[in-house]
Amino acid sequence: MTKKPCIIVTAPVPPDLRQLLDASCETVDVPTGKSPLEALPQSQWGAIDGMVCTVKTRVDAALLDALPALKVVSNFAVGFDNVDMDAANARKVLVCNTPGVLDGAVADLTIGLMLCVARNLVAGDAFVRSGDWTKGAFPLATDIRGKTLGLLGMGRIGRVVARTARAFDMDVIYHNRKPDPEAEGLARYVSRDALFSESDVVSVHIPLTAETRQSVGAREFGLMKKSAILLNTARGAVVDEEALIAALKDGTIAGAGLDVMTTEPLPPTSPLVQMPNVVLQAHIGSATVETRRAMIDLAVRNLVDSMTGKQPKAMVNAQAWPLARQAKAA
Ligand code: 8YV
Repeated sequence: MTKKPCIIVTAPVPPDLRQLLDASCETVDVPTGKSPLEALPQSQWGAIDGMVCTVKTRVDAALLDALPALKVVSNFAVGFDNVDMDAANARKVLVCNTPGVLDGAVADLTIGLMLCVARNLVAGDAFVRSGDWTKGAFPLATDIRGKTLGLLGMGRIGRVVARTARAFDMDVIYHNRKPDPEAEGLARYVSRDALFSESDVVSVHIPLTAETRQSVGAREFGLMKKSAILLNTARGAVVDEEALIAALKDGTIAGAGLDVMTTEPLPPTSPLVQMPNVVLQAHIGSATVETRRAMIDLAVRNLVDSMTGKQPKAMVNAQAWPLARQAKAA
């Protein structure tokens, strides 16, 4: 009988999918957020063939070197900025992710944040609960209908946001490295500067890379309308958070809705916590029962498929697949 591959699991796996994993792999659980190297004895490192992990597991050159038999990293996320892709490619480690299944949930949260900020809904709720309503009317807020929504990044999630925003009678513009044929009839392509200067709401939908890190900063806020709102449901570090705080404080822009921050969990000492023109969420874009189930299903199947020689559905670096498979067969 051939030995089952040994895999690390740092993501929450429901019992039926755990059975699927157990049928073809030996699993070793590592608490979410803990480095596998801290959690496992060194004697086990050389036996690890695969990993299903959350974005909290840093997969860097040091980890990959410590796990020389690792062939596949299956991320329980669409984003993979926790993985050093150069290091993975250099070592022919296949990286998988969960695209597609969370687009609706993240897009819905984006629209929800936009409504919360524009209509001041969080403060409105506190206004009613505190009894302040008995003393007078709630201050007027701002319409989103007829306004311009600018999407920085037009991928799967951006397209769902665009479709939904059009149902709110918004004019949608976007900027990508190049125009997206799939966005035809949905949103108008504009230059990056025009996106910031023409939008009433700017929403960030680009991945975090060395190139995009802190790429939305003081210069971009300076281009925005004083009445504009910034939304970020992508990655906190794409935005220069200090510059954002300054822009919100001095009225360069009017408000922000943030599901992601540079440091997560957001420290309670962050000035963002005190700002009335900011709505904050705890990185919950994909956090619904249905969406998380679809994500873990895809992440587990990506891992099981790759471990059993079947091409997985969602590969980040497909060029590593035949090599990872050969290594498996060897
Ligand atoms: C998290 C996300 O992965 O998919 C992504 O890129 O950021 C989220 O969906 C989620 O918190 C699961 O760990």
